[in-house]
Amino acid sequence: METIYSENHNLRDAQTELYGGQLVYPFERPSRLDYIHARLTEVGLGPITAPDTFGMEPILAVHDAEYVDFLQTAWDRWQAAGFQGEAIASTWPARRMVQARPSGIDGQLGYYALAAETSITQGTWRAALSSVHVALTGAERLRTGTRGCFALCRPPGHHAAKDLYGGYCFFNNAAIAAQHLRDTGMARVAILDVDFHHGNGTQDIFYDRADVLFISLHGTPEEAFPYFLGYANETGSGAGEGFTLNLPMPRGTGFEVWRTALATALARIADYAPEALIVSLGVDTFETDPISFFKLKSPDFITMGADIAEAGLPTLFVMEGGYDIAEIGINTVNVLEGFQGH
Ligand code: Q9C
Ligand code: ZN
Repeated sequence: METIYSENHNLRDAQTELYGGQLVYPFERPSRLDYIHARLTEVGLGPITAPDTFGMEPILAVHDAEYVDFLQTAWDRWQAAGFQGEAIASTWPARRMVQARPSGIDGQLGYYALAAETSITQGTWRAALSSVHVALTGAERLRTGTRGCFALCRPPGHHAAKDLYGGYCFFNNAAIAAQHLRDTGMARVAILDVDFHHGNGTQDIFYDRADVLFISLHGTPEEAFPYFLGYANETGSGAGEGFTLNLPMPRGTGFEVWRTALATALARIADYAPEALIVSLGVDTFETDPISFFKLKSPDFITMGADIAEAGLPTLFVMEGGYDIAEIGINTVNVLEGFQGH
């Protein structure tokens, strides 16, 4: 299986994440991809190719133009305002407040952020743009008959909505890839999100549409980030009614239960009969992930990949989360090997 990868992800190296009342070095850090890259090479999964470049059009097909402009200029504007640390949102349009965009950078951070843990820094824009190109290059491979491809994206994307960043995400790589496949001729695309966290951004982008099926397996929002989306009763709206499926699971969920939910997801996908499958691949379901609460073990990821292969669809794996860095390479590549060997 071919992997698409760019060293430009290193341009995103934030030094601070607001966590437990402290500013810590972020869980979502460059070395995550070093471990995955090393494991890909070690097992010889296949060629590792640099991304092609794309214009802004595929991004603007998903994201709001003013939001994109905000991301491009936020760091410079934050510095120009004289702030010393990394750019972090601190005030939100909460209940009964006005949902209007302020003019200054501090107000706009709160307007566009869905959470405070994600700092914007020097290099964030370029890395996020490169991550989109990695996903789009992978999507292009599916158009030309490839069975499986791995877009080794960083930063991740599934929490980003058309005009929201947070949860370590800026552009929704998987959603942009799905939209690109739609815009280049595919009638129906399915997105299966197996990251531990609910893919709130992806859900939101396609919520009122029937042409992109969204399914997410995740820690129940009662207890897990992003907290405010991902309940089982969210099933889509308007023309999209029935084309969102959420399968939230409780603390301590192990692979036996998780795999049953995967079977439910795959049955829905088979019924939908898409032309391609995009997998938002997070391995933060792992038993020792530092910020999550599922109990999957390393061999389970091989089974996961084999089960996904059973769908028999052209499949693009798009990297999302996973924060037990010492094991992230083995767990991620296990999914791909499971898929490939099946
Ligand atoms: N106490 C992804 O996996 N903070 N994003 C959680 C938990 C945000 C995860 C804090 C987690 C975002 C792509
Ligand atoms: Zn996650």
